[in-house]
Amino acid sequence: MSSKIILHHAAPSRSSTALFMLEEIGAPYELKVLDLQKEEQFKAEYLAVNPMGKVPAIEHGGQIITEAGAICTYLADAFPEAGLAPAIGDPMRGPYLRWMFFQGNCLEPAIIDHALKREPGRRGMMPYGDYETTVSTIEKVIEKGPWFLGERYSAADVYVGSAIAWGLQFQLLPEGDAFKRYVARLNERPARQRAMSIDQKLMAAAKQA
Ligand SMILES: N[C@@H](CCC(=O)N[C@@H](CS)C(=O)NCC(=O)O)C(=O)O
Repeated sequence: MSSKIILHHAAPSRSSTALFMLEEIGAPYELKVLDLQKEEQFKAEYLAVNPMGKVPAIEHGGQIITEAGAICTYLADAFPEAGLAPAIGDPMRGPYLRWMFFQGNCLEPAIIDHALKREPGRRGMMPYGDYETTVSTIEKVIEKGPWFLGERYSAADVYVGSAIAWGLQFQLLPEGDAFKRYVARLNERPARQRAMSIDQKLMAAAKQA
């Protein structure tokens, strides 16, 4: 698909994951930067893009896609030449989708509940069961690694890996060697370095404004 992608972005935020993904696929894109402190996400113009008033959102080929996980999944499928998603029919497609959903369904709610010291509900009621099991489940996978799909780097590393990096940075995940080594590997990706450098420039510019 050739039309330009627009990313509605705030630096740094969950939309940094979408920025990392865009850098991985290498397709042309334009950033529309929102200042969340100034509540630009609640202006009518942006609510028309995402009524949730949240970033990220992308526009591409007349479509609007919100939710970091959906954006990563969409871009990986729309730009197969980047090799970031096993195709339908590939035996790795199932495991790939498992991790693409695990982040939003299990890992993120587990991290947020834990960070906010919320009293966990009955295990059977919680979509992720409990924090410890959720964390150790991904820890075991990346310990074996090097990536979520073994030797195959994929959009699951962009998406779930960004959350792991964020979780470590803010001490919301245990500082185990497996997590540290995984994030070190992720930080070696040139696309991640480019995305982080774009965010740093945006943050510096925002400070001066
Ligand atoms: N479920 C969304 C969450 C997006 C989200 O919470 N974005 C935050 C930035 S990290 C945001 O836009 N916050 C602005 C606000 O809620 O006012 C996703 O995964 O993309």
